Amino acid sequence: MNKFPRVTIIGGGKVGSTLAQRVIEKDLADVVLLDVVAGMPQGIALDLNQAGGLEGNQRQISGTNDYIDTAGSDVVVITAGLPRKPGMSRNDLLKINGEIVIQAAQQAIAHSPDALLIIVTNPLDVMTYLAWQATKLPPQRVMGMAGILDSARFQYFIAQELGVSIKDVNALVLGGHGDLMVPLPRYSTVGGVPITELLEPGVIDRLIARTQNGGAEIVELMRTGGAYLAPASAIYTMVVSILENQKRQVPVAAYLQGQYGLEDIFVGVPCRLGQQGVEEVLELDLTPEELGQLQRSAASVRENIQIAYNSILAS
Ligand code: TXD
Repeated sequence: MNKFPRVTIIGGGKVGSTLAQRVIEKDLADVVLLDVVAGMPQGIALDLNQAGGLEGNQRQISGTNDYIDTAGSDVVVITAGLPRKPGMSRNDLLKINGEIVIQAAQQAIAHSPDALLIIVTNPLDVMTYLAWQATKLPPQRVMGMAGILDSARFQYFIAQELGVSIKDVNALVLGGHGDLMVPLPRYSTVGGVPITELLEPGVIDRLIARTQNGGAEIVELMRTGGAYLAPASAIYTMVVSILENQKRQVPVAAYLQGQYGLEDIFVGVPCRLGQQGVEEVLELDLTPEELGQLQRSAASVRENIQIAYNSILAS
């Protein structure tokens, strides 16, 4: 057994390297950063380790291009793939990222058979399903990060709109990580008060639309890539809840087996995260309209799972 927890991050790009920095600087775990680009993860590791004395952290990071060096990891985070370019939909990335994620998940789990797998690569819900299929892990050990990020965006927009501390805002977004995601005003609160009591319906609709477009808004502004700072915070929240067995109740892309009338699909729902992974999937008492939105979002995920499954796994 490792003396300290070990987190492998596959893909040393913007999201992967930012996550590595968070994990190391907060002394959460030792990190192995793997990328296909020769020298790149090794360079990032050296750079981060050289900050160790300044930041005062004890944990170390190593960079590699070889899965052998990832052996014995407790958590594997997959960020490898291509980011969206302006005008490109998440689904355009389906096949190319699907092949990358399948291969990464299989190789990582071959070297760390007990690890939990967190998928980050887009299109998120589909990639999570493929990683689960490819590794055949128990579904509670495989999950996708998106709902925490989408909820954090909704949370920020609500705080801005009301001019209140973001600390008092709780927001909840379910569904797939795409335009059909389902922000839930009834379950989004400021100091315990649902925003439906604080904001006009038209204003809430505007905040919902901005949340649904949250990733694309940043891509359009940055031009050279997508969001990575809040995404790294969102992944970190999951990793720490798992490693410290915190049982955070957060939305993650989890495997559904009948909940919300959905089966054999990964989609964003509220879960409790602990040492065992997704320890519980919560089934909220949604209105028919909310449930309909969630099912529509799931239907679009399922359609893409089918396309990906046919084009990659079956070939
Ligand atoms: O909410 C969410 N789930 C997301 C998802 C939020 C933000 C970013 N989201 C997605 O994560 C994004 O659409 C991408 O699919 C991934 C990674 O985003 P990032 O911004 O970090 O992309 P980069 O900077 O291009 O990094 C990708 C790295 C890059 O260094 C490649 O060399 C590497 O992935 N890569 C690989 N590493 C290992 N193995 C293979 N096969 C491989 N292919 C590419």
